[in-house]
Formats: sequence, structure tokens, C-alpha cells
Amino acid sequence: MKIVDATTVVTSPGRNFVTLKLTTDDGVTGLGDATLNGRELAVAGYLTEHVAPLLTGLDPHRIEDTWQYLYRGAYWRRGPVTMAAVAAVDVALWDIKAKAAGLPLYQLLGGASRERVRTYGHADGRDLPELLDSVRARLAEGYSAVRIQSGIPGLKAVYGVHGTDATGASVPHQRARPLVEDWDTDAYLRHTPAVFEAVRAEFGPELPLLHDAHHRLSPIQAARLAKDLEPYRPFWLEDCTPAENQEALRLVRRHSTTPLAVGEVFNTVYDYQTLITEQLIDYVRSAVTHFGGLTPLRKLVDLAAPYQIRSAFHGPEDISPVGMAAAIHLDLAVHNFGIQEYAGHTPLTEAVFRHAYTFTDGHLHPGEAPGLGVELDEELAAAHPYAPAYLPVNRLRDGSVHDW
Ligand code: CS2
Ligand code: MG
Repeated sequence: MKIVDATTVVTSPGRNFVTLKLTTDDGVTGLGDATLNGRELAVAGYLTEHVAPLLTGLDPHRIEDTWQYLYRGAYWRRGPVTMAAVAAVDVALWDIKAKAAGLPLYQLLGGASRERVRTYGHADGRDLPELLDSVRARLAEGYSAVRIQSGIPGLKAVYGVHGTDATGASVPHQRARPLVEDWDTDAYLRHTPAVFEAVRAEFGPELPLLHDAHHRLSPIQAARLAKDLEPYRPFWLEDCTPAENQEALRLVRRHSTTPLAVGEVFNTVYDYQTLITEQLIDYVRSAVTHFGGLTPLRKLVDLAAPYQIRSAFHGPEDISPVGMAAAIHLDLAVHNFGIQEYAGHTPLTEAVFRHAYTFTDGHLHPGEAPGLGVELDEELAAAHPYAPAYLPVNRLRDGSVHDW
């Protein structure tokens, strides 16, 4: 079997997605997600100009060798653009191998370790009534765990809360320049414990509540928040401080028992090395799409296992159904699974990417279709071309840029 074609498809059924399609000489095809929110064309260009020409003629069964060839052979390794491109190739090769075997992909990853995959959903609101309604809506959809993100009094637009920019104007997703959001850490630190207190008062002590600080705090501020949230027993506090400085989590760990989740912006095991070996985190958050594919992500989860650290793969809407399917197959197979983020997709996106995975009672299952179980409707994809869209930029009250 040989790869005879590698085509990159950029489509925008409401938001941009980048998909790699590999075709072999006996007609078996494989799909890989290469979507990097706000930098989609950088990855598409990397694939089209520098990877696709190297793939034709290769044996698609040599997944590990191809991964090493693309990682080490590039010389300029690591980084989100490179690793999203490598991930797309890796997942497409796993898709081909599983299809050729006539098996759903999870069977090639060791088979099922569980019957289904537990998820958490996103609840948000500009104020507490809106947030409480959003939690109710997620529970009605079957989720048994909910991430809560709230507006902050005095701020017009903050991470994770739909709808407006710093001027208060409502903003469509597709836009030619980044949305500007506003931020005030002190206001956030004062308000967030009160948000948890209100949600606990409404929904009780048992509902698993997650929260994403989205890289915005200094280590001591992160320690403060983690400690202040302890009475409300969060399921986790995510990205509490920029974790490129892995040692920063030592300070947070010294002050709090609140579980910590980190890693959606990480793309190689080296980003986690201290965090895992010093037990500074409880969940690893990378997405298959951003971590170089299934091959390295499985190795990461296996490295985490002896430290009792669990998986919690990134799963917002900007991970395409191809990337989601890959994650769900791995979720089903690994022993130290934690939880899967699942924001779902629009009906139009699901028409472009027809998938075998199902979402029932807050749980996912990859299905039994051979391979990933995803088909790309190329004609419908072509009907929705790329449109410039950027992630927001965050500014403090003095106008300086802050982590978004
Ligand atoms: C967030 C993401 O889901 C999460 O945990 O951090 O929604 C993140 O903001 C986006 O993926 C960025 O594209
Ligand atoms: Mg996050």
C-alpha cells in the first residue's frame, strides 16, 4: 500500500477547519484534523507546501516512522503550527490502518477500557442568572459535569462568556481583526469565589464544577484562587497560570488541594516534563490535533499514568469532528482516562463532517465504523470557503495586552 495523494481542505461551515485527506493506491482514504484556531492558513500552508510532497510514495502503515520523519526531519521541531500539521498526518495514517484492518480505531489502541466516555460541557453567563440558566441547559442536555465561566462586574467582555466585545457590541465569530476583550485580575479574583458559591447554592455540593482561568494569573494569584475555591470543591481549576514556566505550579501546589488541569496550548511532552514528574498537575489537556497526533498523545498519557495523572483532552468547537473522533477513540482505550471536553458542533459542521461517534446522556462513544468513523463531504466543504477569523486579544484597564 502506498500514499498517492495528500490534499488539504480548508472549509468554514460557520468557523474555519483544516483537514488533511490522504489517499492510498488501493483507494483507502484517511482524514486528519489540522485546525489551529486563528492561524488555520499557516498550518494549511505547512501541509500543502512542505509535507504533502514528502508523503506520496510512503507506506501508510509505517505510522511511527512517518511521525519521526516529519518531527525530526523538519529540524525546526515543536510549536503549534508544525505539530498540528504532523498531527493531521498521524491521525490520517491511523484512520487508514484501521480501515484496512476493518476495525474501529480504538481496537488498534488496545481495545475498550470502558463502555463510554464521560464529558463535560460549557456553561457561561454575563451575570449569575444567565450562568445558572446555562448550567440548567447543560444538565438538560445530559452533561454530568459543567465548566462555569462568568462575566465580571465592571468588565464588558471576558473569556468564555458569549456575545460582546469590550465596547459592548455583539460580535460575529468571523471577523477580519481580533475582538478586544477587557480584563481586571483583582475584580476576577474577588468575583469568582462568589460565582462558585452561587452555583453550589443552586445545584448542590455534588455537581462536578470546572473552571478555566485561561492563563491569566500570576503564580501567587493562581494560588490565591485555588485556595479560595477549595470550600466549593472544584473538579479542577484549568490553566491557572501560564504553564510554560512549569515550576510556577510548585507554588500553587504548596497552597492548595484544588485539582489542576493544564496543557491545551502544549504540543510536545517536553512542555509537561516537570509538571508530570513532580506531580504538579492532575489532568493533561492537550488535543490530538495540537499535540502531534494520536501517536505522541498516547505516549504522554502513558507517561502520566504512574503519577496518577489522568487525560482530559481539549474538545471545544474549534477541534473539528475529525479531531474529536480521534480523541474519543483514545478516550475509550486508555486506562487513565479522566474526562473529555465536548462543546459539540453546529448541524452544518456535522453535515460537512459526518461522524459515527454519538453523544448520549452526557457520554460519547466512537462507534464501530472502521477507522475514525468520519467522512468529509468535500462538495459541501467547498461551498463554505475560509473566512478570516481571529481569537480575541485581551487588554487591561491601562490598555496593555494581557493573556487571553
Ligand atoms: C478553552 C478553549 O475549551 C477550553 O478549555 O481554553 O475554548 C480555547 O479558548 C480555544 O480552544 C481557543 O481556540
Ligand atoms: Mg482551556
